[in-house]
Amino acid sequence: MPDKNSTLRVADVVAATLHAHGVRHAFGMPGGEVVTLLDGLGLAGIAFHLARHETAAAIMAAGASAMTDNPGLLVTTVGPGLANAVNGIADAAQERIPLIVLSGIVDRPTRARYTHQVIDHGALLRPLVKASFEIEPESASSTVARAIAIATAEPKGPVHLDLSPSVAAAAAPRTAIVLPPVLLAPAVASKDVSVGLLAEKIRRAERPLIIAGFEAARGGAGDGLQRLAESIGAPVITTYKAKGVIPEDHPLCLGGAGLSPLADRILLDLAGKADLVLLIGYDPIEMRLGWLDFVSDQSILVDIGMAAPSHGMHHAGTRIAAAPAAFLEGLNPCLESRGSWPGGEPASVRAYLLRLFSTRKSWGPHAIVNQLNAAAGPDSVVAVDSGAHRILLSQKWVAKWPLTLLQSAGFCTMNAALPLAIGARTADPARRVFAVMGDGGLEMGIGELATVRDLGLPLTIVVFQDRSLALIELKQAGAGLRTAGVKLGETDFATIARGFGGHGVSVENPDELRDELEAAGIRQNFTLIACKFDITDYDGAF
Ligand SMILES: Cc1ncc(C[n+]2csc(CCOP(=O)(O)OP(=O)(O)O)c2C)c(N)n1
Repeated sequence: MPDKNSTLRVADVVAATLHAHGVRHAFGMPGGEVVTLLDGLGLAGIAFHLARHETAAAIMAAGASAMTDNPGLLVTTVGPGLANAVNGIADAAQERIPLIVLSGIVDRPTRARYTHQVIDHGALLRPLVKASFEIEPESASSTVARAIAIATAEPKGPVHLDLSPSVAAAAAPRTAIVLPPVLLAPAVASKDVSVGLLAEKIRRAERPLIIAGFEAARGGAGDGLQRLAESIGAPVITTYKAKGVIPEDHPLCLGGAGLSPLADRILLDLAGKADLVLLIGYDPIEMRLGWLDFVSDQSILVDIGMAAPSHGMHHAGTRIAAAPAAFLEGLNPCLESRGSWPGGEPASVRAYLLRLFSTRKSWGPHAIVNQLNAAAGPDSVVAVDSGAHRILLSQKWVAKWPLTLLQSAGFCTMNAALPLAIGARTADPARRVFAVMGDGGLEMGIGELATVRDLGLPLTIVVFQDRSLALIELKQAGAGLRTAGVKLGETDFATIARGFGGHGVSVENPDELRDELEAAGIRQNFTLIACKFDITDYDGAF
């Protein structure tokens, strides 16, 4: 309880500092150790949303952060609560999510004697978080502000804070709340030496290529990137999470790369013909082994981004440490408009890719993606899970805006789509939000349908029901192995959805799916559409 001289508890200071840094939503599962913290969050204007699993809660926080660009907040209790969140925290580390993980911990005076639920939180999270601190009464606000500064520094990532119940409830010694600095991000000037150097390289290049990544999409570099591509005639390849950084119906857009061997073969072949490759906000954590040393002469690679590379996937000859949006603002005025690729290869590649991923049968995974593409408005948000369906969807999906296709693409964890969709819609209630999942992924975290219901979110959940962990079954078949450990029984998802208070339906043809997608768009509660098809419909799909 606050003492009689103070109206603030440490929990209030923690919550007010988080609020001052833009945090408005917390996701988690409480325990006895965090009840005062929850009280403080509510008083500070941060809504706490109950999830059914802590890993899902971490990924909900990631979805909310993607929509708002504010840090995500996960609240867990001591021991089992934090341990349950490990996969979601690892996801934040690999997806570069600025996630604050706030956990309860046993009070310091008893910690050395007491063993119930006591595990070493810092040691558990050490490989996953950028830092881990315990909040103390004297420095509570500074510690929270420091955690946020570390989490939001490039490359962004999770930071862990422990807060014990007695510290949370103690009277705050000082009431000052540490505010975030006013951030000024000046554009790079066109006379900057790096701009001149790159403009000269671009002038000399006959076949320039752009590969854009998540930091370009998240950092608002889309307009500048499109202008650059158009003025120098450079085709644009994106990672899956950067899809939409340039509208994907643009003639220079070659779509997403990284997971489909079919698409990658063609895109890597094109990259091999380039004489200049501009990597813009690009992190190859989303890419597979084909993208190791993907050009023979790495001196043609120019890497533009804030975070220093933390990988050995390639070694760019030139690295420009700058925010992509600001840098392009300085670069673009220095370039003259001109054509490139005299052989017209990018246009042929674009046409070929469109044919390759076009629909072959009237019903199956291709047709489902087509119906989704037709139903989603340009600013709808689609969260897609890991599995065969994600690879096909990420190749076929036509994103018009950045950050409209959410997924776990670096960590590729299953069961991310529903929590991402929950977080996105909670933070941005004006958007229509879809969650697209396999039957295996949904069954891994089906309890979150209760979260969707309790938060009153009108999500549209589309299930690719092929009664298999299809991606793994396809890999087994590709390796000439027997099918083992991948077959799923046929769950009646429609009935389950109704049991959770939503609208549930199974469909087996494109007309039914179209009608159900349309009806879902005006419903108040959530809709789950189980699309049934056979795994053989994936043969040769990606
Ligand atoms: C937490 C987790 N466990 C296992 C995997 C390995 N894995 C990747 S995709 C996949 C199959 C997913 O099956 P489903 O959700 O039905 O999607 P489908 O492949 O059928 O489209 C598995 C098991 C993973 N990525 N994440």
